[in-house]
Amino acid sequence: MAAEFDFREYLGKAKLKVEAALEGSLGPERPESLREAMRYSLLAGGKRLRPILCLAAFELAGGEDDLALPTAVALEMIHTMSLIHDDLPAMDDDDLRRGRPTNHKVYGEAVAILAGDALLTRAFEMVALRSPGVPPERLLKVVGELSVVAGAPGLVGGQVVDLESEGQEVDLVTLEYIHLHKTGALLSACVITGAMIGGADEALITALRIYARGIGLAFQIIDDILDITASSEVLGKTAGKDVIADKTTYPKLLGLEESRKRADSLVKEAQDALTPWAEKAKPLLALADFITSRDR
Ligand code: GRG
Repeated sequence: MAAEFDFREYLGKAKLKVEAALEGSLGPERPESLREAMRYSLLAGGKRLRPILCLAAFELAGGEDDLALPTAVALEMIHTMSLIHDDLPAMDDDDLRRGRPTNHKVYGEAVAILAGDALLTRAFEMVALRSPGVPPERLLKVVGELSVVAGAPGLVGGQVVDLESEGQEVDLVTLEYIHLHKTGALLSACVITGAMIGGADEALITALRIYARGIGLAFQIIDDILDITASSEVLGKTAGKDVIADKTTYPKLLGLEESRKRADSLVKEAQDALTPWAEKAKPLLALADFITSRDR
């Protein structure tokens, strides 16, 4: 009989591995002020969901020996830089992130922008120059995937539509566009790059793209719900901002109950896509459930 899968244990171990790799990923940076600003946000905690998704997909594809760890770190770097830039006065203008003052509040706007830039470029360095043992053709694919999701076709494009939509009437199609680009694209890159490094075949990559779409949208729906229902203390970032900024969210369009139902059905769709991989997909199946059950 297969041993029971202990998700808490899995998450705890994966998080420790990721934290150690993040700690070792910076340096030598000069000047010291830049290094400090980069470390401040990268090592500020966070759920580390993106690198963990990458490692889980890598293992599902049959990968071994933590070969995807530098890419997992790269994904957290891109995520962290997007949070630093998102918090800037020119964007969401926030002063609390991961339970502490935002980067620009501590280091000033100029250094915060540059720390973000340095994390973004270091992400590509992690893949291209700091991924020993991975066949170069797989790394090239990973660089390609990351360059698309981080840029205009992904995070940047989604952020621009989001900013332009503030105070406007936004329909469900536009809302979904924003979420799929701002949040979904990077979550998708996590599983796709992990799987690429693990040597996944086309069938698995296709299934993972379906999985990622489901969890990406569900993740953002839950984010919208938590913005209304959770406190800043628990979230580690300012709660209630969507209402203040008059943002269109799933709860605003559908109501809280319907939004939750939608998140649940998206997670189910995501999980169904991995049915053929059953046992081996358990971490990704559990991570999908974690997305809807999380409280921060
Ligand atoms: C990538 C070049 C480049 C620019 C960034 C600012 C920007 C362009 C995009 C904004 C992207 C953004 C902040 C999306 C929101 C994603 C989101 C829901 C973040 C919260 O993620 P969690 O809950 O946070 O995983 P932790 O702190 O746990 O990691």
